Amino acid sequence: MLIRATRPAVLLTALSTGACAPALLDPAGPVAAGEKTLLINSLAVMLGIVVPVILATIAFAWWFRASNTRARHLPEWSYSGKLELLVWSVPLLVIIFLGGMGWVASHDLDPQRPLASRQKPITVQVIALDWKWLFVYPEQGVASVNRLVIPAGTPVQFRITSATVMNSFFVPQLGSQIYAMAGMEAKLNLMADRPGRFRGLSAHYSGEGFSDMDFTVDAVPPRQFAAWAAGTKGQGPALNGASYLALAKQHGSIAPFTYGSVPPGFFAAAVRQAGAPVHETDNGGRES
Ligand SMILES: [Cu+2]
Repeated sequence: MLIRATRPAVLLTALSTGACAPALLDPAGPVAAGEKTLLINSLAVMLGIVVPVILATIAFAWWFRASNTRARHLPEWSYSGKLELLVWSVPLLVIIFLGGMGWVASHDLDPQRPLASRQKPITVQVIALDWKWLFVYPEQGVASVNRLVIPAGTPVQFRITSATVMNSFFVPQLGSQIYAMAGMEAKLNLMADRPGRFRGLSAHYSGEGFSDMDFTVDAVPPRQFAAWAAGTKGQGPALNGASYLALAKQHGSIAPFTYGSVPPGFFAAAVRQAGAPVHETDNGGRES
């Protein structure tokens, strides 16, 4: 009995130390929490069909066994209206219910939809490069490579593009992955409701250095975020055309660092360029 009782706990521990499942099951923001609820509710609804069907299969096999003389065999039987009704109506209801849940959740959790909060949202512009991430903070006038710092409890409006091939911006504990594409701008609204360090990644295979395309997300108290931005401003290299091109050309994994200044309209220019910095590089691992 004791062993039985501890088994689910062991299983949960094993899951939570795994690679992917724990992040999805351990949301740190409202969007990821909504997605977890949808995941678990859909699973419960589907198990509501799967479990009775498995039990019925076992029960029928047992009842109609060769040695059971009490079971009535009807070799000529072909149609039952009641059975047809059951067989068609239950899956239909499940599909309507699952579809309804998905429809409501996909509107509630629409990436473009601003999150409700008393805090004023901040904007972070994201540019996917080969194979690193550039985060631009237009309001703070700073930029960061491979490390995203955000204030906890504050909605973040991400505007996402790519200066190269298609990538996918994904912070599992905050929710919703979205594609980064050259010449386009995707919008994503996320929020961390507690301080913490989370993993961010490209969830879409994009070439040779893709496995290094991870970044750290540090959700910090708003005051600490303001201090970080103020401390970064004016420090280190400036982000401009030349340093952007140099960054685009760099290969391999890059240790996080920051830029102390960003020219106004930088992100819009990066979107207009539609992948230009990478076309200037030496074809690192790509065709033509
Ligand atoms: Cu894909």
